[in-house]
Amino acid sequence: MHRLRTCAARLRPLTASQNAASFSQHRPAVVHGARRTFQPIRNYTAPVTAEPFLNGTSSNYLEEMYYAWLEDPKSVHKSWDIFFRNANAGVAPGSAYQSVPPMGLSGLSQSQALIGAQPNVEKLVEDHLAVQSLIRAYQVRGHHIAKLDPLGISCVNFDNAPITVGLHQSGFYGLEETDLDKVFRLPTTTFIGGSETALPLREIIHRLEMAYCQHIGVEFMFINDLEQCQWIRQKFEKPGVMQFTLDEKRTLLARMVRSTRFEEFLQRKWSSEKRFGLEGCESLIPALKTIIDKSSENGVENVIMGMPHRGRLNVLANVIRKELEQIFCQFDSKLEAADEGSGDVKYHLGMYHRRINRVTERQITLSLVANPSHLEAVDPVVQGKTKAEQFYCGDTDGNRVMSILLHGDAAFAGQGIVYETFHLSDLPSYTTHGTIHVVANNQIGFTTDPRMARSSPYPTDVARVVNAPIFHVNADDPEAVMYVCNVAAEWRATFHKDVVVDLVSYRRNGHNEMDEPMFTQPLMYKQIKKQKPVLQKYAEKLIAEGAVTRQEYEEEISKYDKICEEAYNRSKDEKIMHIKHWLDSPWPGFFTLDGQPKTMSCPSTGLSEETLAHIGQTASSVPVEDFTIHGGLSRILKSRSLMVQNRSVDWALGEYMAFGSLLKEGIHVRLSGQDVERGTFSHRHHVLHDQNVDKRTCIPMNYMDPNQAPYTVCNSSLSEYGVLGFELGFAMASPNALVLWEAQFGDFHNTAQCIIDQFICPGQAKWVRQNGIVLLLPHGMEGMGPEHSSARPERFLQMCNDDPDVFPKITEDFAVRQLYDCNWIVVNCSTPANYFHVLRRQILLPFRKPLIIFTPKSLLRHPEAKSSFEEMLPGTHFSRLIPEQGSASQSAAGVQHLIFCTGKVFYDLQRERKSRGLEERVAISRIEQLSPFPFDLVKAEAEKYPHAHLLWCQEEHKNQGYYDYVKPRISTTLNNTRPVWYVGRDPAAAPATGNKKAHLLELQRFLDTAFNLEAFQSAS
Ligand SMILES: Cc1ncc(C[n+]2csc(CCOP(=O)(O)OP(=O)(O)O)c2C)c(N)n1
Ligand SMILES: [Mg+2]
Repeated sequence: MHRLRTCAARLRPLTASQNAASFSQHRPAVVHGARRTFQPIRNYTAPVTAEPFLNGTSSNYLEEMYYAWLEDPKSVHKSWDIFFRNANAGVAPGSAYQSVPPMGLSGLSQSQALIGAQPNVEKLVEDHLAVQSLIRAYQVRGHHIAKLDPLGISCVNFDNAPITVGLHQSGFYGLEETDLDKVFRLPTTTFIGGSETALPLREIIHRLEMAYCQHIGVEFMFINDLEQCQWIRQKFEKPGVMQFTLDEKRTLLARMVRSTRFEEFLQRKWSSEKRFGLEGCESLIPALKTIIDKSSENGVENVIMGMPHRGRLNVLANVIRKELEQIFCQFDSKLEAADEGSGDVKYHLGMYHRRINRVTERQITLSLVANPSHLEAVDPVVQGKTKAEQFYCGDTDGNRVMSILLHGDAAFAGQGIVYETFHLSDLPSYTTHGTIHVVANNQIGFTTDPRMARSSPYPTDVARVVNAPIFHVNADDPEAVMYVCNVAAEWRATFHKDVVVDLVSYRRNGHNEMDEPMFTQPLMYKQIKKQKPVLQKYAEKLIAEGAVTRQEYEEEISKYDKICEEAYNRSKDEKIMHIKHWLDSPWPGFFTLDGQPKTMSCPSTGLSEETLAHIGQTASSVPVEDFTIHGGLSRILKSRSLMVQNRSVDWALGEYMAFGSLLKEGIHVRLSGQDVERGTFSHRHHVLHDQNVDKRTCIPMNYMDPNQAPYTVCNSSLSEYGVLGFELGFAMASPNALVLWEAQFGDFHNTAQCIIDQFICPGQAKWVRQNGIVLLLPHGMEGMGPEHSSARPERFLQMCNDDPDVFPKITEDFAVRQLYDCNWIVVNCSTPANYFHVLRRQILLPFRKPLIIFTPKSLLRHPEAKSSFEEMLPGTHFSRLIPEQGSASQSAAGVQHLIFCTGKVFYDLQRERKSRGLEERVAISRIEQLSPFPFDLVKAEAEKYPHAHLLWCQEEHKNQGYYDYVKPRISTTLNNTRPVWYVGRDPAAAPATGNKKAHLLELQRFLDTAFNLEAFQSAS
């Protein structure tokens, strides 16, 4: 009885507000095909709340029973049938309850005669209500008292209410000790009965405790879907669910041996090396293997994983099965690097392995995506790669490809990207149809206790926002771990939704093997020192059970130790470190066998007149019948049609030509970002909306050719970090896709800075993995204020790896080779044709590099920012630099100013030059590809105007924009023989003024300077 008291006390009734919340949450929308309306509920709640015997405790029970009654009146006790009928009929409070008709009487009319009730039946109802509430309380809160913490020190604070109220005290379920042996009918919302429909209260409590309060804590009652809740109840409540065969237990023990002895081996051999070992959470390895086995059994062929430092080497060795010698040789400091680039530390590298799953005997591909130190940053990348793998194999429901994400407890709760990634999980163009999350919850983050690291009781509460069930499990019980992992894999296979496994464990050492944890967690570590290792505990359990003998166990250990020792000896022969062996996403067939590009050239990116016309026609029409588009859009399409007739393109049409042509050539194009379908500036309109039919849309680009590749254009969630990471992952899966992410305004990219700094900029250098992602960053000083103006070109340029002080050797293949050598390409196109070419070049190059494009805003509609078909025909190319082409170029010797600029300011300069009549004396050259810098073309252009002053003109402030990048490079180009003058705005802290007048004044001021020929004359 004591246990009943304490448990029931801690599982005290939900508060009124909790009841209210759950009442509306659990209201299913449809019953047997018919829509459930709120009407009957309203009818019944009014009298029900007035019933003296129905307090807040019982309303949950009523709710469940009421739904059951709505579906089938016979499914509830007769007394309740009568009660609900009366309540629905609007009987006055206090009168709805009638006792059950005696034998022989049936039907409402007879029972109506029985108003007045027998008191013992009333008590029976109350007791049933109490039992129901108790059952529900275990389902909701059983995890509060489950024995989840192997150390027994967890002080998770679920709420601040006292938990000392006993069963005997009033206000509780009303059950008494004498009720323990009474038999109660079980509601349909529990499976503890197995084949029995009624049980004594004592047994009910026992079974609930076994289901919800042992080593597994199940959090699921917040899930909105009744079927899903029932599914979970069934998995944990059915008597005898947690039973394992002898084989299963022995396999589990063998996996624990591998997991444990791997870390011990590393510790023996390299005691002073950081490895972020798994000690204290060794059951992570069987956990992952169970998930993979079960998923393979359910048809999954490809598992993509992302994980942080903790236990990573162990996962590589024992889950992905990377050769041990390849791992061990990483500890050898004398290893020579075979690849160019920086490389990375061993616990960041990725891996790809195709093999046979030993349990299912089916082929399975496992990959672990390389990641930076930045915790959780890899989450969206893994999702994007998973989505792409699903897309390329036509796996529309995620039956064949899935992802597993591992997390640390502190990072899972603390890093916002976790939340942002969860919010992608159910979006049509981003869902991967369920991710299994495994938290290695060692109850500490570096030196910080959970109470200082998060405000939620569990590290996993973030998962509740997407209704993911959360299975907390004591990681010192490997069988419980195996059980929840099986359920998690089945959940994903059944519902295709995310699920979380929280492995509550501890960290036997410090944050890394060199750290002293006693400095900061003395009591925790005193406890940890007393803790028997989980392998030892489990082995003893199995030996005691007779599942294995001690000798077998010891043999298993020495077998694995021998494997490690032999691999260690082989690893000594490894002299060279090949990061290529650690590639997570190989692109078979794209490179030569040595991993080199097949050529060092790029074909023309131009298109035939017919292709241009055909794509232009698609861009100007509605390809489906009976589809009414908005009148304003009709005008836009008409003007596009006119442009096509006149053989010209604006920005949107240039983009259309690039995308459309690549699609026709079989290249998948995916454009993602906030409001990209229409385009933030309402210029794109890639998705048409029927004005008369809700949600009827049409993407004309998908109607060009029956053999074309599909076009994906998708408005994204409002998460730059998550979505850019996702697209980067998508682009990782295959080189044969143009994957673009567009920022709403360029400055918003800084909330995705981690993806840019840690993955896009140095990705190839660290992980020899190329990536052709394209960033479209709207940029330009349009008087829109400090925000919305600058995409911060200076930041991208500062991270380019081309040397400002070395004039490169100009070879025949220079233009392509410098692209090959760079870490990314940064362009600012001033014409639609050049934008078209650079997009196409991205795919026609024999290798992949990230491409950063500063895209215009006012140029989208600028009458002069148009290109002719002539600039896009076969034989044409992207222009790295657009030289002066007007009269100044005809009389070069007399030119006094050669202005180098980039992007939109060209049009301001051109207009000003014209208005001052300086066309012959001032030349303007546009550097379209900022990085890698077109040294050869700048040289030729400067030499053409030997008497001209060289100016760099930009609209951005001096400490921003391009100046710091171009200045040394122009000087190097000219061997420092001619000065480069700066013309533009003064240095400033904010990117732009918020005052329109000040903006125009600043513009005029620097234009005046640019064309002040006398001032420069006297300065020289
Ligand atoms: C974004 C980010 N911030 C800070 C760090 C530094 N750091 C490395 S591990 C760690 C603690 C992580 O704790 P947890 O997520 O619980 O993982 P554990 O090490 O306990 O397995 C911190 C703060 C980091 N790697 N990434
Ligand atoms: Mg931790």
